[in-house]
Amino acid sequence: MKIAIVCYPTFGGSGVVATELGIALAERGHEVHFITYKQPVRLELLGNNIHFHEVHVPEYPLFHYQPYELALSSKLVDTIKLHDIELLHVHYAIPHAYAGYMAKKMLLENGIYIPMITTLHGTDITLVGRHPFYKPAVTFSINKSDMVTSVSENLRQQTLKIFDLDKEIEVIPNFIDFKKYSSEFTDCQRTLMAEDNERIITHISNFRKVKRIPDVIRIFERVQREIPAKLIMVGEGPEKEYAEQLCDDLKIKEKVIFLGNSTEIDRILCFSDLFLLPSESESFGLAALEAMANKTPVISSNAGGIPEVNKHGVTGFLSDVGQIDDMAKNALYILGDDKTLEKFKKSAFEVAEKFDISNILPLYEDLYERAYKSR
Ligand code: GMT
Repeated sequence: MKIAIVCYPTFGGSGVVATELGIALAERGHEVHFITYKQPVRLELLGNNIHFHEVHVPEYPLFHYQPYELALSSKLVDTIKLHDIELLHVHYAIPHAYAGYMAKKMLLENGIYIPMITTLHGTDITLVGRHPFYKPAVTFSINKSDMVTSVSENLRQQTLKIFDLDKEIEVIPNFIDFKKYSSEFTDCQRTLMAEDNERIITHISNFRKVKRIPDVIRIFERVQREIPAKLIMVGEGPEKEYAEQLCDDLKIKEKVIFLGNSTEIDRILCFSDLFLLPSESESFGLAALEAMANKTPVISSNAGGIPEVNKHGVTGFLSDVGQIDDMAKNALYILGDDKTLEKFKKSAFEVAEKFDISNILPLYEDLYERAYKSR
């Protein structure tokens, strides 16, 4: 099938999922066209089956805001026509579903019918999409999608609660490509980060408020009072400066390493002993799944869809949002002795394996087939 994928090309989970999905579809023989404003960060290889079309938004001084949706929908129309694309899959409702619907209508004027699938990822619903400024447009574009998926059951329920929808939402969870983990890294350079007797704790995110970055720091501060440990913070975002300041205030800055954005998170996770995700809200928690795939147990909040990934007492522990004492206590329990840590590492990996792309890709292919047949 010839498939167009629209996503955010940045480090965010939705862009990562869309990119990995496109790569896997191309490996299965589909022809995949990414249409977005920058080459997606995890899209390294362009080949016969995988293409990237950049959306340009010309600057014009009259515009206070440059009209990205307009440029995207025009680019969609041109690309879909030029490459005889058969299906459009947009990730993240805002503004992709809206632009996709406009493209669909324009194509219809030319006698071309293209089914559109919208995948909801989380903040497009729970944070941004529900805002009165966006809600009518988001409701409209979800209802106008031919098929809608969400990345967790929790997100499906929240979407139905927040919006007045006449569309069914199918749950297709996020995934991991375990082929990447089949050969262990031979250069897992733990010694660069910590002493032999130290535990390594990791957090990866976009450092936005919703991630509760101060909780990450405070949980670590409690843990390192009891056992030797280092904290590795991966990512960039608005809370980073405050996080650095807080480490200084708590006198732990020598024990916290800020690495910035990384395209090599597996190389960091391969030597991590524990992953922290105390988020305020999280539709799925792809970063937690990536940690588990690297045999790293997870201490998290029980917000949103996280319990569908992190299993309490098995792959890690869940606490109510903001319960940092409880999270620190659970972290110390896992890290307390090698035997317990090994047990959690093993279970984290086993649960993560259920989310292998080989189990999830057929769900998307089946969805595409149904959408295509319903034309
Ligand atoms: O976590 C973020 O803030 C980034 C955001 C995104 O849209 O890129 O992530 C959302 O989508 C991910 C992929 O489906 C999910 O794993 C994250 O849980 C979700 N984030 C939130 O719901 C806050």
